[in-house]
Amino acid sequence: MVLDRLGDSLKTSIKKLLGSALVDEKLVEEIIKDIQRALIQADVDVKLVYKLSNSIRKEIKGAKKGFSKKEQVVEVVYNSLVRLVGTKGVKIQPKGKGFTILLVGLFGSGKTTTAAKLAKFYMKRGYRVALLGLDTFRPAAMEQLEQLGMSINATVFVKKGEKKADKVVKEFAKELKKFDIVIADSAGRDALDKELVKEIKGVNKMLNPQETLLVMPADIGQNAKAQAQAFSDALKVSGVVVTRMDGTAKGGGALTSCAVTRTPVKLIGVGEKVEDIEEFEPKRFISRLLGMGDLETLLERAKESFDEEKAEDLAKKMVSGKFNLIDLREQLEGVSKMGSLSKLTSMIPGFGTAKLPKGALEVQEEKLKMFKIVMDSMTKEELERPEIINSVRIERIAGGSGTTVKDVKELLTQYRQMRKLMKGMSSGKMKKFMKQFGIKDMRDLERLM
Ligand SMILES: Nc1nc2c(ncn2[C@@H]2O[C@H](COP(=O)(O)OP(=O)(O)O)[C@@H](O)[C@H]2O)c(=O)[nH]1
Ligand SMILES: [Mg+2]
Repeated sequence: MVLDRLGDSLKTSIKKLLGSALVDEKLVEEIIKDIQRALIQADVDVKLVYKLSNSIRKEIKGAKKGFSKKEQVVEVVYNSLVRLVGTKGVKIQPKGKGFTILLVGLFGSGKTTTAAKLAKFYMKRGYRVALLGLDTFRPAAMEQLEQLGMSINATVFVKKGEKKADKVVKEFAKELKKFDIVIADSAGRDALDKELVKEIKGVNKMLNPQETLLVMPADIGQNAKAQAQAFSDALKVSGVVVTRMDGTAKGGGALTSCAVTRTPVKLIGVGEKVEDIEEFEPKRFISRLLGMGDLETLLERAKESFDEEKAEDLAKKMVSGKFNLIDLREQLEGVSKMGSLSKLTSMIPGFGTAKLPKGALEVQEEKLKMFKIVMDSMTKEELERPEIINSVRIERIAGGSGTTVKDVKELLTQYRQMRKLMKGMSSGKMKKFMKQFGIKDMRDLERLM
């Protein structure tokens, strides 16, 4: 996958950061240097790299209190990179009739292929799609589009032998209005010369597209900046399509194109076949790049805050059913040592906060805090042998901790459920599970089993 190498170097920096005991200015500078090196090696424009590192530096200095310094730095780096490729809400949302998408780019960037891919993408979603061939420059271009269109059963509008793209637009304008989406494939050149600028400007004016996408191959390298700039000067680009993301290219040029055009990557091409296209999700992409979306990093952090010996001890207790509230409290303390629950869950693949109802995690976090408060009002005996906690004791505990009877009961219920789940697991499985447990709330236990 493209940018893998960039990802590897960035991951190393992030690991360095997470693994260090002290985050001081020197370390931050070191990390920034690492990131600069990684980005430049990946062909991201040098000026852009410096701009980015300056903003990272500035943001770290002015960062808000309340987070651990490490997390803050990781977050600043992460957010800066996400901003570089675009933030949320970038999906193309075709509306009404004749929603037009114009693809522009140089020779061989992947326009025609992308046009067909996009057509298939939208046809699968129930739209009526027309492909419009405006590459009047290369003789074989029309056939290529026709063939691709035929292979996916799309309607293709081409006018073979016509030399002027705007004439093609004029000819089919009326018919195109009947379609939900019109995807226009334009001509390229080896470089963006005056002729091409004039041509795409003209086409752009006539078509008046809702989306003008600049198609850039992932392997474009340092040329990206000048190219993106030229296209962006000629017409209003609304997004970037990065093709050949399946190759070995370094991909930094794509990041540069986004910065230059001030538009996000909207789609990526990941192969030669017509189905090889994906909507781009910057957060997921950068998470993957930084290795934040993988559980390994998370488990590493879990390991940091969980004492191996203690975990083993606890695992045994749980299996034998001797697990009590003292152990539970220790667990909860482990959770808070690792940072906030919402932050941790955002790092688990498939457990993004998006899936949870808004505020659910905050509620859960509050609950964990509340549980700790409840436990602080219990006697040692109650913590060790929760089974002795009867309704009289419950009332006393609620009163003493400033919580309600319902709160205390909820804690006890969750504790019992957990103990029940734990019984009968093998000690080895339990130990493995324990490491994971630190990041989950008790209800998630059931889901995990
Ligand atoms: N591997 C791979 N090849 C691609 C991708 N997109 C386009 N291509 C190839 O790139 C070459 C040029 O594509 P084409 O669509 O003709 O570019 P155009 O000149 O901009 O219209 C073709 O050989 C395509 O098969 C992609 O995402 N991955
Ligand atoms: Mg083409």
